[in-house]
Amino acid sequence: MFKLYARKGAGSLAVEALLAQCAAVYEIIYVSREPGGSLAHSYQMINPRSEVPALLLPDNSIMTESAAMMIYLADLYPEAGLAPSAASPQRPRYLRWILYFATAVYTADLRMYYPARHSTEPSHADAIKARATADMQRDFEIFANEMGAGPYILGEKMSAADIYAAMLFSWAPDVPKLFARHANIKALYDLVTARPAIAKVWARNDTL
Ligand SMILES: N[C@@H](CCC(=O)N[C@@H](CS)C(=O)NCC(=O)O)C(=O)O
Repeated sequence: MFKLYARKGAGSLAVEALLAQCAAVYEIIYVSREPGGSLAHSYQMINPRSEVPALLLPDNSIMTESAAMMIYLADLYPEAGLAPSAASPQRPRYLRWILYFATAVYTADLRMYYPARHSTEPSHADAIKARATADMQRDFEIFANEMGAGPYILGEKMSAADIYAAMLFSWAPDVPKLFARHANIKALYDLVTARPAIAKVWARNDTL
């Protein structure tokens, strides 16, 4: 049994969708916020960085970092067919895009949503947000150009990378504009979120 520490629509979304798509047995633990806005104090025992997601593994150890969870879980459930094997020629592309979304797009999104956390100077917030919004748009553009016709990142077969990418698309500064600009991103998003197990998780997270 896995326990996923989560907040609705946060980085736990893709991990929950992957657990559901793999038909894993899991439980969701929603982490509350303190009146000041930070995640519950007691949660620091689980993740000292006070971020979701965190995953409690069956051996009671804790895993953090959403991209690591995606890679780990997809490998753990080979029967779900969501990860190319280490020897597959598709493995480098698969890893490239999971890590790209985690390190480029996710971090830009955090700067966009929490600009005050990215400077010691409060007056920098608007500039940080503007830079992050532009970075996200550029990074989606790079992805769309590199992805080609798809319909999935690896071509005909959905992988954990697509589920992770779909979460990041849902966080775009302007989702309708992103979809209007990049038909291949919209097609990927629609295919991923139409999977019944994933659609349920998306709905549970109030994500459209
Ligand atoms: N690198 C981490 C980033 C996790 C992260 O920053 N999560 C955000 C939500 S998406 C968070 O919990 N931020 C703290 C907060 O909301 O107070 C990961 O990929 O798991």
